[in-house]
Amino acid sequence: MRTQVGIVGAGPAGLLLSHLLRRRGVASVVVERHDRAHCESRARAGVLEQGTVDCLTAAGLGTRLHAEGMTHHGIELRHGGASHRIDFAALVPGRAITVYGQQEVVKDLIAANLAAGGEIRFGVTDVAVGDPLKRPHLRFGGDRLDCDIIAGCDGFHGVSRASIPPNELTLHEREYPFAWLGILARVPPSTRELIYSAGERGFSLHSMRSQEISRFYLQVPPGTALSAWPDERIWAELDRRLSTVPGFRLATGPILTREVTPMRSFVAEPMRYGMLFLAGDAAHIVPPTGAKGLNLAVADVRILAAAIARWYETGSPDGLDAYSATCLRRVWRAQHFSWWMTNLLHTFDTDDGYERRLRTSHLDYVTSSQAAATTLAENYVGLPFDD
Ligand code: RFL
Ligand code: PHB
Repeated sequence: MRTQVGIVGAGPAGLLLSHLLRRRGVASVVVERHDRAHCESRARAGVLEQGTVDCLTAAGLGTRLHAEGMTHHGIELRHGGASHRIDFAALVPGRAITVYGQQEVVKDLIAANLAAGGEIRFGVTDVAVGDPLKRPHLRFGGDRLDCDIIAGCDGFHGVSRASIPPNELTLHEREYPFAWLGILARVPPSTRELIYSAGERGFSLHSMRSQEISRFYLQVPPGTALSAWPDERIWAELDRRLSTVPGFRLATGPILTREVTPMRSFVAEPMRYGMLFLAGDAAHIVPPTGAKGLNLAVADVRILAAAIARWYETGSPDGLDAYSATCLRRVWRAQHFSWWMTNLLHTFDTDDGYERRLRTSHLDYVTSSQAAATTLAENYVGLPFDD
């Protein structure tokens, strides 16, 4: 078998890359470990930057996104018994976020790929990346797929990055001493905008998916077992951490899904080895506090698709050669922002009185100074693309 671009992973990065390439006349095959239902049901990200929405819309993927996605012009920060609005319309005019579940993005991408005759091989368990320097190919299930380019879009635990000789990559990593317990619940949101709440009991976040479905997160110790968190305990803790301002009432309902996610920052540099290009979580991870992971995956493949198309159209390798450095500029900005938001909003077991006072002062500053609030707002809605 042969194709132009072999793509490992049918997450947002791999699926969007395949879609963008097809629109530029480049053929690809996506190979994915899980089945379609599994890919379409993973509850993960929810916040799309303006640039992500613009990219999906320009690629013909905007119909359901615009009908069902919720545009938000601000977020709420709660701390010290008060509520503060970060007002995007005032601080970063013309830019907003859209709340739309990652699994909805994935559903839209799979449908668009298959409708256009794209090839996605679901349920392929033993993918191996072969010879990215001379004869790039993928092997799986006894098959061999020869290609000009391999795109490693297989997330943090995938095989693509692991196939690169360790001395060819520089890895940067931070683990945080806490995790997030996330739930999806059948209950109307108790708020119009997302609430990021900092407090002595730990961080919590109230997000949403629709007028009927809400998404919540609680900072918990790393390695927390879900069995330690029956429904009543989850709701009671969310109520304690979120109901810190007068007049707020948290509505509760049946919990649909729950998971514990470790918090990590990670970057592998460069994002290329020969004709193997890494994109999305395969190359970098951020803690979800800044809502940047999915948006970075989209930014990577937007650049990669254009570079690959240019190479086929003109023979120029310039875009491919610049790919890693171009992506890493945005990646490191998002790394810093996500680390900054995480430190601002979470409690650390090692905190002493000095660190607690510093955090309070920082929160007071971000919620009272227009300059500081603008820093948060412009990073949160997403910096404009370079090009
Ligand atoms: P994905 O989504 O992990 O997809 C990788 C795909 O590769 C497949 N795969 C393999 N296939 C074949 N062979 C192998 N050996 C394979 N190994 C893996 C996997 O099955 C999968 O289908 O990576 P991608 O495409 O790079 O997308 C990245 C995003 O999923 C991720 O960054 C976001 O979910 C991060 N994230 C958030 N990002 C945002 O932009 N905004 C948010 O609000 C946000 N919230 C979150 C998040 C991630 C979270 N968790 C669970 C990690 C909230 C949470 C709780
Ligand atoms: C979500 O809706 O899942 C979500 C929102 C904001 C974040 C992380 C996750 O920072």
